[in-house]
Amino acid sequence: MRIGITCYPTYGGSGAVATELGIALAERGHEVHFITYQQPFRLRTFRPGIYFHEVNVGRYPLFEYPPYDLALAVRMHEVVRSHGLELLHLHYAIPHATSAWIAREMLRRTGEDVRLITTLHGTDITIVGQDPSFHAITKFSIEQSDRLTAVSEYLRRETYSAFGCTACAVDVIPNFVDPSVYDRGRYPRTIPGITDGGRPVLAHVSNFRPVKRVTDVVRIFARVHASQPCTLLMVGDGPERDAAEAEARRLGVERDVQFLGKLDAVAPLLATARVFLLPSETESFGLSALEALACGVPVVASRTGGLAEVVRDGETGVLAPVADVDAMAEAALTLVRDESRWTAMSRAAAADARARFSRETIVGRYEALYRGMV
Ligand code: GMT
Repeated sequence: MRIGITCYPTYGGSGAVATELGIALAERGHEVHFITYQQPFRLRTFRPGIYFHEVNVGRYPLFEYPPYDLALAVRMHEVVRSHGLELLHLHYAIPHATSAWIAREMLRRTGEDVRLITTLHGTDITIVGQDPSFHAITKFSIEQSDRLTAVSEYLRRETYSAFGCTACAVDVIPNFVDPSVYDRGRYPRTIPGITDGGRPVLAHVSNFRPVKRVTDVVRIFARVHASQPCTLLMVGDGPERDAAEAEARRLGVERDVQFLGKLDAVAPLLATARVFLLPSETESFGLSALEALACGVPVVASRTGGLAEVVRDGETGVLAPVADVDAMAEAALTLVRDESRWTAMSRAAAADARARFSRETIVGRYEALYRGMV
């Protein structure tokens, strides 16, 4: 099949999933065209069967807000025609599903067509899509998609309750990991200059937006650190990074917290970790938690959104109420200190991630959905 994929190309779960999906589809012989404003961050090298089409937004002094949505629609229309694309897979509804609908309307004027599949990832439904400025267009655009998928049962329920789309059939296709990459056994136990002090490592990976509660990550770490010398690796960057760094200084743990910024390959770091922390306000799925689990790292996280579908509470990690820093710190400290509990959870985490979320199975589900559409 010839498939177009549009996603946010920057650091974030939806872009990561879209890119990994495109790579896997190309490996299965499909022709994949990424249409977005920048080369996706996990797609930096040439790969056979994958093409990238950059969206350029024309600048004009009148445009205080340059219309990216329209430039994207025009590029989609052009790429569908020039490469004979059969379907466009949109990751994150806003504005991708809207631009795709415009492109399809333009195609239909000339007797052409393309199928649209939208994958809902999270805040496109739970936060941004419910903003009064976007609610009506989000509802309209997702209803115009030929197929809709959500990354968790939780997100499917949210979609029905927020948009009341009686006409939408939302399939749940969860996110996935490549078990050959997220494999603890593949990487060294220590990384010189980062984890060579012999101390247990706690880790967090995110885009440091307010919803991730990164200051809670630092507070949880500080409580564990008070009883047990350890190191915290903070991977990623975003608006809350300064606040997290300030919190580390305020709590006097800044020398044991490493802010590593945005990294393309996180598996080698995860493989050194004892516990992964994800105390988010909400999380439709929690791809970073899944990547940690696959690396055999038990996850201590908030009991919110779709996280309970990813982390098996008490078996592959521990869930606690949002903002309950004490409970999360206690769970993390137990995992740091109790070798046999940690070993059991680590094994269960890696096995469960492989059993339920392997790349092979989940990509096959998308492929079957596409085949039913074209
Ligand atoms: O919805 C967002 O906030 C953006 C999105 C992203 O691009 O990182 O994150 C969402 O999609 C991920 C991939 O499906 C999920 O793993 C994240 O849980 C989800 N984020 C939220 O729900 C806050």
